[in-house]
Amino acid sequence: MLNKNNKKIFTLCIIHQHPKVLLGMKKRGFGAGRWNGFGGKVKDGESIKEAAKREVVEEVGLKVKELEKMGIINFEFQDGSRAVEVHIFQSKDFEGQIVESEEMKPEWFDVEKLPLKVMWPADTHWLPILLQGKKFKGKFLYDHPSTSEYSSQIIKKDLWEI
Ligand code: 8OG
Repeated sequence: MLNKNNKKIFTLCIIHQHPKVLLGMKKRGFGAGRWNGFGGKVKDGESIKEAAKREVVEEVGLKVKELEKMGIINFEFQDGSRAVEVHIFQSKDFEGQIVESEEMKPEWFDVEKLPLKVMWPADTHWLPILLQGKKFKGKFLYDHPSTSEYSSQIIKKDLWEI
């Protein structure tokens, strides 16, 4: 699904059972080697919330009960390689057993011991806001995608609590 500026819409779900957060180590594709929430591209014909729920099932085997919309962030690379609108949710409750998938290796983290050095650099800024139950909107510009030798850097940051 595209937004009105022709950007692809993605979902990202943070499973938060205070003081623990469930993250997944991305095993392949975009963002491989980083811890992240669960999510992916919204398909044509499904709502953003439906996509968010589907991605959590696919990536970690869980059926989330309630999804709370926490923020929208636009992430772009200066080299033009990627520009996406990510809808970020939190969920406090789920059904089912946590399973490792081909895409994600899940692990619980204490909110005080998040693996921020091995997450997307922007997460240092918005994830603490989400974990305080606050809502936000933002835009991050990265230089270019990470490689095995290089980790993306933030060039421009706009982030507001709403
Ligand atoms: O389907 P795929 O695994 O490629 O989806 C990418 C996931 O990564 C999706 O949940 C959205 C999320 N994502 C981005 N960019 C960024 C980012 O800069 N930071 C974080 N934390 N997640 C991102 O697409």
